[in-house]
Amino acid sequence: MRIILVLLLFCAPAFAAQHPGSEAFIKRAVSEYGLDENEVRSLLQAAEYKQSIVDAISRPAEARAWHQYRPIFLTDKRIEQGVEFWQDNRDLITAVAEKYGVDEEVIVAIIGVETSYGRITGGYRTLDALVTLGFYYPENLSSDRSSFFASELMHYLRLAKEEGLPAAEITGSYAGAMGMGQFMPSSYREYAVDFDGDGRRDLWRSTADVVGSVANYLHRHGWQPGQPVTMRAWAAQDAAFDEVSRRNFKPTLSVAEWRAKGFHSSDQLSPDLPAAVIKLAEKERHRYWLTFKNFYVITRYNRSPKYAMAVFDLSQEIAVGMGDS
Ligand SMILES: [Ca+2]
Repeated sequence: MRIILVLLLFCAPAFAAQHPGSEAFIKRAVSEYGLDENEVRSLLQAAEYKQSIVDAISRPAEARAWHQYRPIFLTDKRIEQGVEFWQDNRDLITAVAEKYGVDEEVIVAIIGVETSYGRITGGYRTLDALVTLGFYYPENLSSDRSSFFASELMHYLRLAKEEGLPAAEITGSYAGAMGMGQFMPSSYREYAVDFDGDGRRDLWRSTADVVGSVANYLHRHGWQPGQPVTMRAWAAQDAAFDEVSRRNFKPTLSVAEWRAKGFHSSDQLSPDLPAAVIKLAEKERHRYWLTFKNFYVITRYNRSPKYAMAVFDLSQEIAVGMGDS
């Protein structure tokens, strides 16, 4: 037994070098995207399977109930630091909001929820994260997202080549999200902007690039400046509960149509405004919310309605803090 163990330990680096499916991946990287075979091969060989990454994706914060999830992000500290971040970057945030047509407080809140304004950007090596989830996605989870992560790995290698990034050294979240705004590689390639004009899109060190890129992301997904994000709703006893959104938060019916289906909200809302209805678990019961196009846009950043609601709540608290300061 001991001999086998020693042998396994001795052989471990060789096993790690050959990830399942890596040969097909390398072939595609070369033939479809013109990446250098030796470079891709040596990067994959340097990548390590990490059990900690599998463990982390198996228990995401979003699995918690809303009343447990919200306090993670809605802390006095995160609100105060948001006010501080906004004050420190006031002109930049105004310029970005104007250029992209995105409300200032939401840009600040997203960076706050993602990384506490750049303080916590993640300590997992991005290469390990994407190889682990692309090639070893745990089978016991409800949906197999290995092809998504393998695709992100390909984007990552292309991004590193395009931007001259050190692909073996970058660190980020367990899911491969990078920098102050936690952009996945495909989003980085598609939506990152060089807002400070130094010729590079740097989502780690350039606050201007980060703020610009978050705003551009929201803008490109259809943000409507000055329009509502969400509004509390109340359900009648015979409301159409089976039409409450669970996965897709695209507005489908108007405020008036939802009212006819038993979901009432503020009289100040335009009856024609398209909305969805969601419910979130409070400690004792559920609460219902009308959610609008802007809420849907925030879920393009992270699919969880709890994430979008936390961003919205934090944005409101920070805006109040700015008013007080
Ligand atoms: Ca730049």
